[in-house]
Amino acid sequence: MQRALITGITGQDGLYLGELLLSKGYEVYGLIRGQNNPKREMVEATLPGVKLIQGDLTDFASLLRALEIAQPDEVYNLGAISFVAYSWDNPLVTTDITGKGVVNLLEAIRIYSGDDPRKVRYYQASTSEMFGRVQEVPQRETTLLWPRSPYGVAKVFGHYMTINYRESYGMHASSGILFNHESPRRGYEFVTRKITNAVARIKLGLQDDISLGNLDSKRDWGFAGDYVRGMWQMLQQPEPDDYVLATGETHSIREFLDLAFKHVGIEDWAPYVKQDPRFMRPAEVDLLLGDPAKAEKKLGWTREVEFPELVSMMVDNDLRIQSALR
Ligand code: NAP
Ligand code: G4F
Repeated sequence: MQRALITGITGQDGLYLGELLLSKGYEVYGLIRGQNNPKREMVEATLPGVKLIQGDLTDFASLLRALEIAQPDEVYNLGAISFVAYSWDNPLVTTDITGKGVVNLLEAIRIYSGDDPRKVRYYQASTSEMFGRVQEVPQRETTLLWPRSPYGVAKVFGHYMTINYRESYGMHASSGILFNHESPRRGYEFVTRKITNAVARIKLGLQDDISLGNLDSKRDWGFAGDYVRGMWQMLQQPEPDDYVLATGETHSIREFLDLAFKHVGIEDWAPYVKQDPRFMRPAEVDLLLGDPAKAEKKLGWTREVEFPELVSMMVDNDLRIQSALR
């Protein structure tokens, strides 16, 4: 039986990846932080049989201990401060967790692996945010990185550290450069979920309007369930490498609003949407558009959910949740 350790198991991707690995017969271990993490019960209910281990990416000793308990064949490092806006207010903790946490984990794996650098296969959750002020359209594995936020900078550090451990020690360490991926499990702080939740509440008469920041930025949005499959596929390759996962389509926040409001029968969303400078960013990533050709060719990665279906799925889920709360 294959064994996997997932950091960030309480997050959107951790839950989908946990489900995928359990369905493949893996023994799944998850790192969970904090002395009484409120998401523990939800994780145990969503992932029956998962084994949770206390630990924190900033605590090297806890990572070594987690490896000794889990004895994993594969480690997926999904844990991070992942909200870009938060990273400007909290750059040091973002650096410690999202950046330095990567080298803590890689170093723990290197020590745990002894004289066999390929004992554990490692996945790093890199991101399209690393492209920032994009130097090429579409962005691919070879595009120059130009991060625009403390989060992006911390992820670039983790990305290069992963490549460095691969090249220096011969570790099976791969990075997935994933473009935005969303789902009904997306955190409410991210723009897609903030919109679908508000649209549901407006439709049900529970809320009058929604305040947003920049409506003109464009993102390459896919479905998280499709992307975790790609993570797993990367670690099944004989050789480690870096891969972009993206849809190859880009849409503005305005287009997301169009589809979300249309889904509940509202054609003109202008009366419901306010712009609030509080949600504008000090430096914006204006356009993300990925080229997934390498992943499609080498991994055979495919995606099943298209953009309109993703938006409808998220709005329907929030309609269900908000109706039940009424
Ligand atoms: P998410 O929902 O925000 O989950 C983040 C996870 O990190 C949570 O489980 C969180 O645990 C954990 N975490 C935070 N601080 C930690 C620490 N000090 N030690 C250990 N774990 C910690 O993020 P996601 O959307 O699933 O994304 C997964 C990963 O992919 C992240 O690294 C993100 O940066 C990256 N990524 C995401 C996207 C995307 O579009 N979703 C795209 C590219 C890359 P708590 O619940 O305890 O806070
Ligand atoms: O949903 P967002 O917060 O996602 P962002 O910044 O693109 O980051 C997400 O995707 C990255 C991959 O590219 C991940 F690495 C990262 O962890 C995270 O999952 O914002 C998307 C866009 C931005 O341009 C933002 O300025 O939406 C714009 N926006 C406009 N109004 C807003 C709002 N974003 C948020 N969160 N809230 C608003 O009110």
